[in-house]
Amino acid sequence: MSVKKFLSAFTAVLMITASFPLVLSAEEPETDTVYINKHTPIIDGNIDSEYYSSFHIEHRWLKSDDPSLFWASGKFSFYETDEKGFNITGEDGSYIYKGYTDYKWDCKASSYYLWDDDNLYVAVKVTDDDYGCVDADRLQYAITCENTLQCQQDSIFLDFSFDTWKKENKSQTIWAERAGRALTSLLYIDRLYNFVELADPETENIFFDIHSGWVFEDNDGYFAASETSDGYIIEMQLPVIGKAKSEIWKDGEEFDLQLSIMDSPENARYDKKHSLDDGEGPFHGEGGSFIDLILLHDQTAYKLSLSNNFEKDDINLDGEVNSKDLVRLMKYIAADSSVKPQDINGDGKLNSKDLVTFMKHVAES
Ligand SMILES: [Ca+2]
Ligand SMILES: [Ca+2]
Ligand SMILES: [Ca+2]
Ligand SMILES: [Ca+2]
Repeated sequence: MSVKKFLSAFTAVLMITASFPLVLSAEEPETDTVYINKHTPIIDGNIDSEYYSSFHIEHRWLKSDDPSLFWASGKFSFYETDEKGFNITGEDGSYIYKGYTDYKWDCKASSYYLWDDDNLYVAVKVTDDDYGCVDADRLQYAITCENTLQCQQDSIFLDFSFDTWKKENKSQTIWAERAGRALTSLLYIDRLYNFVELADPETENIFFDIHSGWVFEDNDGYFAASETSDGYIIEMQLPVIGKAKSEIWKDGEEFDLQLSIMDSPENARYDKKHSLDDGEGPFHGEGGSFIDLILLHDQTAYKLSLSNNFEKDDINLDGEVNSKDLVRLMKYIAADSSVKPQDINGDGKLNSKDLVTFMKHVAES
């Protein structure tokens, strides 16, 4: 932005602020809650402009050499590995901690949300220019024979929980891969001890009607992926079923979400096979997963709140567009937290350009 442009934007902020009666409200929405607007998008791997009318998340993973925060293996392992990428052990039988990982921390992700009476819609835009993607037959093998959701390659993981589940330490994980071939799901019946069930659509037990295991192909049509110049977008439709639908799927209700991204490099090596029942298996002892990868886990459990149609410019969600929204928008920009309000100009970033577009909208209305 040129100096002149910046000055005129700044002057415009002052003018608009002056032209509004400045009213301060005690009841402002929470700044760490992701308010989701009601609209039905088209599932095509592109971010419909309506997603920008919801709040969104710019996910963060801090640089770290702590293996308990970021699970990694192969060339990205925090431990010493052999030439195949497997961790080696020291004299005492435990893995030898390197003190660092070779991962360069170059992935980024932003997630966008919408909802309607029957579904949650999620679009995740990932910046990731090194493409690791398992062969289709390996992918099939991993899901159907190894029964793993981690057909380990570039992919996203969404972990959902809601209030009645939190007491039981339960959550449902939805997994989708970059190449757009597989969407599947797992139900954690005790997250703490990693007790896992297949997400069975015949039961009342799951939140989103996304099948797991060998029936993952039934999920076809519920998601789409596309490549971008610097990464990929995965968009999905998650139908709500069971008790959750009648109990919490309405305006004002909230649930929790955590997001992780799996990053594999180009020419990632395959892991050894993890199923016990077919000898060497079809891939000479290798399985359907990569070994060179890292799971980037956003530690924050975000609160997603279902909201009825709000205007894109209504940043504080009080039903009116006025100076309070401008103040609120400036606050969000200054705070630079990972939860962001509406992206006013729809360019995927929240900055002073959104202030300018906001003021334009106000001036035109
Ligand atoms: Ca779309
Ligand atoms: Ca990658
Ligand atoms: Ca408002
Ligand atoms: Ca923007």
